Amino acid sequence: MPSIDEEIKQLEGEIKKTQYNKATEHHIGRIKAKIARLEKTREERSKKGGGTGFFIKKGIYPSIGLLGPPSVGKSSILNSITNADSRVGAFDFTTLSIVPGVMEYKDMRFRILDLPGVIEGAHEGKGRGREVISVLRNVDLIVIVLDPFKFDPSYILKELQREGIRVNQKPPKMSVITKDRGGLNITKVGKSEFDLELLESISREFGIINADIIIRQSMTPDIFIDGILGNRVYIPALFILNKSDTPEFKKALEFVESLGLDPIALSIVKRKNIELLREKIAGKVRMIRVHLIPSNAPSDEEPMVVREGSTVEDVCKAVHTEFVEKFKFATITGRSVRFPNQRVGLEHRVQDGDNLTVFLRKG
Ligand SMILES: Nc1nc2c(ncn2[C@@H]2O[C@H](COP(=O)(O)OP(=O)(O)O)[C@@H](O)[C@H]2O)c(=O)[nH]1
Ligand SMILES: [Mg+2]
Repeated sequence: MPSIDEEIKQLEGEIKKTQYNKATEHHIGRIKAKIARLEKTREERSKKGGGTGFFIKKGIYPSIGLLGPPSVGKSSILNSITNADSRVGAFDFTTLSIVPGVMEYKDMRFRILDLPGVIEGAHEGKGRGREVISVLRNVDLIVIVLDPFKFDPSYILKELQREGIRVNQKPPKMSVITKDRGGLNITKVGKSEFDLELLESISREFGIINADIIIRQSMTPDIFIDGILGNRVYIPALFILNKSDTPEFKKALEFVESLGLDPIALSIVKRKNIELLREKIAGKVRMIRVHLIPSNAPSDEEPMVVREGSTVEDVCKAVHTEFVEKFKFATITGRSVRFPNQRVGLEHRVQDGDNLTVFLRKG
């Protein structure tokens, strides 16, 4: 019996061989579904065996990953946009060397991660590329760095795609409710175009026989498969073309632009557009403001600026470890609760403008 990897390779070969047209559309859609199903099985198996368990804790500061081929200037960029004293040196996680730094911008802080360069063939295990890419599942923004000598991002985008990371894409607008009986009912809301028969056969490929699937946007097989699997992550990305000081730059820029991308033209050597890059990074990540109010007095402190999705625990941790260790409860007045001074626990997610008061155990 062929291994999962071999089976996937074979199916991918079949797609490459098949000309895409109206007649082969269904065939290709079903193969894509088969591949996605095999990948899911593979992923589940590798998780059981411990997996490639690098994991970045979310916390209150957004994480930004610098991703690209070797030698394009990722480490130079880290040095230019972060504070000189913020780089703690490489830290080793499953022996993957990642250099973190802190970028301060206005009243916000960002964690910048300088990742090892990714070379072509990463998914086949070349240069630990899969581990590097899997780190990115938990970042808030991916900055893809290119230079005039390595300017084609296609293989990097493919690697991200393979790891279930969708860049600059929104989650599919659809819902799947599985049932015990009643067959498969695919319905649409609003104006959305898709091939019903094709979506039905993809659903069956995933063993979905009894379900109500509601679709709220136009669907390609790829988008539909993403929606069925529901385990994709959707992350914004920025593109940089570094070394704008070199004579080869112009041609490379033309190529990158021909892909429909709008990269930031950067030169670390000439210190060009570094401030623009910092501004763009800050602008791509959703931040919220939380007021920490002491229990016994009004506060005139500036609000904390934290990443969207932070919990009370994230905020407490950032103030003092004691805030988590001795946490009794917190009260919030603001958008994340239904009434003023509502009691919440550590797992509660804060929202923009919340007033938060933390009560600690004595002793
Ligand atoms: N000409 C030029 N060289 C640069 C620029 N930025 C970085 N480099 C050089 O490119 C090489 C690789 O840089 P590095 O930051 O180590 O790349 P990394 O492997 O992506 O981390 C070094 O020799 C840098 O001095 C730039 O803006 N212009
Ligand atoms: Mg480097």
